[in-house]
Amino acid sequence: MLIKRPDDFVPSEITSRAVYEGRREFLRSAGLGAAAVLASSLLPARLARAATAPRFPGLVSSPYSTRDEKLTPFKNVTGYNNYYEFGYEKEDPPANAHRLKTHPWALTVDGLVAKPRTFSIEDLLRLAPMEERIYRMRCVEGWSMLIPWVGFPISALLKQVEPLGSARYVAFQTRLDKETMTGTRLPYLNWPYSEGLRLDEALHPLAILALGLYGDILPNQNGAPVRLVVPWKYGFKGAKSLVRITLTEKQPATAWNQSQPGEYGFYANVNPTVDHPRWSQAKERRLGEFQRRPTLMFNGYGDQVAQLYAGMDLRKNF
Ligand SMILES: Nc1nc2c(c(=O)[nH]1)N[C@H]1C(S)=C(S)[C@@H](COP(=O)(O)O)O[C@H]1N2
Ligand SMILES: [Mo]
Repeated sequence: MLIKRPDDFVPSEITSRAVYEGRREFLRSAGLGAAAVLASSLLPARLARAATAPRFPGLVSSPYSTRDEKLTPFKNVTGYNNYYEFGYEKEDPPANAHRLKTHPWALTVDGLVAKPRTFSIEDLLRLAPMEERIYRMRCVEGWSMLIPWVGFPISALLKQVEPLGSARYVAFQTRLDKETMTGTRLPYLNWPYSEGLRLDEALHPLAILALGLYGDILPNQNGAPVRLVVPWKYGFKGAKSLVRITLTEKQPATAWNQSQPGEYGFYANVNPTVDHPRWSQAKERRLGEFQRRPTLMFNGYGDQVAQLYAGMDLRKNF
């Protein structure tokens, strides 16, 4: 893999949705009126850019990004979501998740750590430089996306709390708000939604906590204000709206594994050779495209993550 030096990062490499989809469209959907659109189109380019000031000042472009593929349009990334707490159809979370109150927010990190602590989103923003990470994302249902996340490595957060030598796993717990999350009135999953990683997986530099996408803060349907993103694993690993991260000695229970253990394992590594009982994993359809493309081992991140699973039977540990 090609690693760039930090001083090679230039702001112009950041994928702003404005540049990608055209400034007018961006301003319109950002809720700015026709006058603002007109005014900005008359401004010199440099000033017009200031009108859409970045939500993450100092955002750096990450060398871990996938750059050779077309980004999935913003409308697909934010209009076709799995977030069952807000409904079971892909259009439900975009319609309903705005009801979740995401500020103030508290993310507690505890368990087998020397310094348990509760972080606000402002604390997280101060923890590490915010990076744009363009990642391939693959849902076990057969669709995929290429998303420009904004986030930072989980390792930066875990360093703050000083994991103990006995810690081997990391459990992730998400927000459960019965008032706004009407999907949780059905016992479809064991609420609150939970996920888990082995500690060495969580410490891998590709595993991030995301606070934004397309240069802006996360839309609620994508897991605001902070969610997990592990690009070599199926989408369901990416727990949304995190409230607690607990370091444990034993492998933690996960919501999907508890509800359908034969279909969803703990590891959930993207693997075109191991099919889900109901869906082949050999191919995928990138949202916004028609042609199906082959799914890649570890979602194309094998060079970087395969050694985490050396000697393991991936058919058993699916
Ligand atoms: N809390 C919570 N997190 C969740 C889910 C969910 O239902 N609830 N769905 C998962 C699944 S199955 C996928 S594919 C991804 C989708 O993320 P996206 O909507 O940002 O693409 O979120 C994951 N995280
Ligand atoms: Mo998914």
